Amino acid sequence: MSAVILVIGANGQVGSVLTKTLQDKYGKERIIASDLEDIGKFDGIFEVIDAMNIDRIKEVVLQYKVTQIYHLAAILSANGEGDPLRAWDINIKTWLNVLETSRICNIERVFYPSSIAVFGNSAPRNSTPNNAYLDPETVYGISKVDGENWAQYYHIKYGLDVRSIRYPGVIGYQSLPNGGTTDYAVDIFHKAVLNEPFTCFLNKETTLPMIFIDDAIRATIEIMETPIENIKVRTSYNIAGISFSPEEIAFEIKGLYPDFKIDYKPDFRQDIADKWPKSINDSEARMDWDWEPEYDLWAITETMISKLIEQYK
Ligand code: AKB
Repeated sequence: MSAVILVIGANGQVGSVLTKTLQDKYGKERIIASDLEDIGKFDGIFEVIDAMNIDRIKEVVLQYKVTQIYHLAAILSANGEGDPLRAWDINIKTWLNVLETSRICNIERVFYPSSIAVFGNSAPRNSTPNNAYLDPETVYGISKVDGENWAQYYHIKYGLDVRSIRYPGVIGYQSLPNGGTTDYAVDIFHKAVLNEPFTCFLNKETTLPMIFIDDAIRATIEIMETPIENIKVRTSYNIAGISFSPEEIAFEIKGLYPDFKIDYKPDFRQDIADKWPKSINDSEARMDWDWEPEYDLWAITETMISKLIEQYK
């Protein structure tokens, strides 16, 4: 039987591109996009779901005979620090609602997005391994560690096939991220194309792991399509794209926009970034499901600039 897929958090940075990719792959009639409101992003099925309400998730799952769920809704690292208890509540409750619905409704496969935010001071900062000690210092990071462990719990206890990857900062032209520590790496391209100066909220040498949206979406679909016996990690898989600092990305942009101006005014997000890895070791993902990124910094820069020029025309 073909999959019927529910995407929760479809309006977001990753959710919106993932939903369109899944529509192209499986057909519009098999993809149910959902979020807190319908902002008209999709040509296809859309259902308003507040994932804090388990009954509403179940209702949609039963109505469409959903077989897979991708749960993309979350409060990100920087926003989470504004109201930690609310971020905790939303990130954990929505995830437990998805897990419980999946258990009760016999969902075949579930996707959970974790993050490099799970790492903290005790993890090696370079080539951080999959099984590094996890002591994050943001509420977002703590909730993602917790979410990974709940994923593994449902797998061990109920046999639920939950799969997860730890996203680096995602860079894409289709939509803006909201409230993350890596958001500067998207904003900087918009400013360059608009010929505006850019003030970066991280200092110039802050190297962080990043990934281009196409690679992130491909990784998400690849892990979900991998034969079950190959999925050995049931918490979450590290995936690496490319690591760079604001100074390095500005250098690439200046190759195309020599007059591009950048200055640096680090704020509270600098403290978050300082605890995160500089680069990621993704050998488990490479070994278990043949993960390999395609975009380097130059390919990201060229693609972002040319796509944004088209968008701003
Ligand atoms: C954030 O910056 O909070 C996110 C992430 C790395 O998970 N982009």
